[in-house]
Amino acid sequence: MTAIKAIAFDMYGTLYDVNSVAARCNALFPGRGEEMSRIWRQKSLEYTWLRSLMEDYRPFEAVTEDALVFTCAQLGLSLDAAARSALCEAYLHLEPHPEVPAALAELEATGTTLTILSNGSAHSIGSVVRNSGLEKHFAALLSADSVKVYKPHHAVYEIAEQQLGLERTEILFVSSNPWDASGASHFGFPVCWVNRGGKTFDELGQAPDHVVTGIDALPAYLEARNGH
Ligand code: LAC
Repeated sequence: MTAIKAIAFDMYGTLYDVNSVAARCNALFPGRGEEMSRIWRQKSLEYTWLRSLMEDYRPFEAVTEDALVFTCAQLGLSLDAAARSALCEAYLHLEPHPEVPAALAELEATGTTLTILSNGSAHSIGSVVRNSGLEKHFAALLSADSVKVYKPHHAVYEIAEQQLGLERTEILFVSSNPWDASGASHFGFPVCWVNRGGKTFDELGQAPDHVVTGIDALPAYLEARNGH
């Protein structure tokens, strides 16, 4: 088995809790926060896939805002300009999952190159990572924006290979999103699926190489896999 030299992390859901916006949603629309946050995230994803198929790219922040407008319309919630911008801003201040800061420090100490490869724009990724104080751990923050199409299109996964100057088999792709883990596996990355909540993996003809319940399990996995 090829030794892993770098890790490319998906960002939303994998390192950061997208449901951390639920509290902001709930403050603006009491009792509706959880439902709103769930539909908002799902719709944002759908719009990225649909726009990729339509070849009508729009930056991630704009897609996120479109999905928010849809969510409020569907739930019959009236969204004024101030609430709209406050909620979009909340997406730049997501909280990392609890185990993430210490696990990144531990992984960095193993000498593995750490990167993020996300559908978020460079601005979104940079803001989320800086706002959580985790920027120092990453050698590169890679955005789908540079190829104007979204994961799971292979062109996005290729960015990591090209920017890191490594073979895809040397890059462990880590995602909590089964569709993303499937896309990365189809591309040819070794894949670790982070299944925190007992989710069901997608039926897309792919399977992860490894499954963990948090990224704090990665140092031991790398050690076992790389054989040192
Ligand atoms: C990411 C999202 C889509 O690319 O999970 O970070």
